[in-house]
Amino acid sequence: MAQSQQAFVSPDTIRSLFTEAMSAMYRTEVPQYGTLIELVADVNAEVLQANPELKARLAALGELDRINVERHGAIRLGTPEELFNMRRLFAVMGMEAVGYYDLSMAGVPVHSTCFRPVDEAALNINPFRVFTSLLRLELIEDKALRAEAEEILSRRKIFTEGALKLIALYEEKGGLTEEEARTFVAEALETFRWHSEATVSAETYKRLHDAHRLIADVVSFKGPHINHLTPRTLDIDAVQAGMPKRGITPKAVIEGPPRRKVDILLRQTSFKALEEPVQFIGDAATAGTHTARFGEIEQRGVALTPKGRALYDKLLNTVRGEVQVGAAGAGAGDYMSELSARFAEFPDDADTLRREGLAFFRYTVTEAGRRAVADGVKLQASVEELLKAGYLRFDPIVYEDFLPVSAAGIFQSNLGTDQQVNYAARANRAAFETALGGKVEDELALYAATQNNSLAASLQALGFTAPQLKSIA
Ligand code: OOG
Ligand code: NI
Repeated sequence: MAQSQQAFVSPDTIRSLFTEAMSAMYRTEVPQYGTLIELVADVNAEVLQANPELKARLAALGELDRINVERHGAIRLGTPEELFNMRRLFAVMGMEAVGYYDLSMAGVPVHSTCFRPVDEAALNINPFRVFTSLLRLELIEDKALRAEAEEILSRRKIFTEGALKLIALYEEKGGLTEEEARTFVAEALETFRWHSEATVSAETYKRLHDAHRLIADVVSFKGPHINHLTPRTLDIDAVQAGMPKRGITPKAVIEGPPRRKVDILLRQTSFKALEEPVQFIGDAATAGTHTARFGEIEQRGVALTPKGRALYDKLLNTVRGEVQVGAAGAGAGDYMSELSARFAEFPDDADTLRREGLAFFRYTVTEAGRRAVADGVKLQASVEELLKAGYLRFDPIVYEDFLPVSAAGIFQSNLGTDQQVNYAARANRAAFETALGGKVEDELALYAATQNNSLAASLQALGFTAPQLKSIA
């Protein structure tokens, strides 16, 4: 047994191989995305040159080499079975479903999760995640159209035989050899590929499109084409401003929190989806176009506690309630300046965020702390005092998930803002988990565990005993 296990490559390696393959494929499929990547690389290089301190910190974290590597992508699935098998496929790459996002409230007939690595070591190796949505056909009012969409979807097979076989092998053996992993990546990639040949006639496509553009996107094609990839930028405002100069049209506003000294959660912006030629089926195969695929960038900050998140949601809602951004971007400037003004209420230094319990931090023992232990110094039995004495330090825990209001904004900008339908239906997490074949993990519990474990480990390293830990932490 030991021998066969040694031959397995780690799921982290499979995830990295998959990310590279997906990136290469998407760049050839959507050339504008290549231009965006170049812009992001240029901006990141400028930021690093202007901030030697940031550069040193990222280098110490081993982040420098991977700075321009994609951080996420997104797909939209049509049936419960597709979601079930997608969970199995991502498990091979060490990715699990974290978080439940209901987008029906924002007029998008889907609910979603994020498949991502969960443990810290895996996130450090490659944090690639996939925002995965499942179409909610029950939200289509027209019963005949719903039945037709279901029938069309029931006929398609989005996974290759080879991929399914290797998934089953992984489940049976608990791993894949390097050769199997390479084959798996090539087979898995097929699921995410763009197919310009639709599986429906131009007439059916139009009816689906009239019900909702997203329904046409999910139902009319052979598979769940990857609809965007998202690299990380160190200065999202600079990339947003730089896009038009390179012939890219960005969406009107950056989603998420405003620019701050201490970044919180997630800021995102995208460029508009491209109009691409498609071939419909029918007696006389007709040509048409479809818009679905775009590019996006993200900048991540510290994860917020439930208390911090409540404050974030409150401030964001007050701005959105008062400043509406029009379809053509009218009011975007007002929105961004109002957002900054309202967020003045949100503390903007790491220590206040920590002391007020608004954000999650990772604690580590400093060099001075280790020396103190070695020298047998009697240490203060309080976290605040240990921090003050310089024996303990704290760093932000990066937010690894998504934001439903932001996600809805990204969806809408790429579906056309003219379709603000508000569905009466509410979140249906239970139905989502039944389709998935398991529970989605609670992201807040993951951050809390990371913080608590880091503190407990640090205090232990500073020589405190288990009963003492309780009273200090
Ligand atoms: C997903 C949109 C959401 C994000 O980063 O919030 C998203 C989609 O358009 O399918 O990608
Ligand atoms: Ni995205």
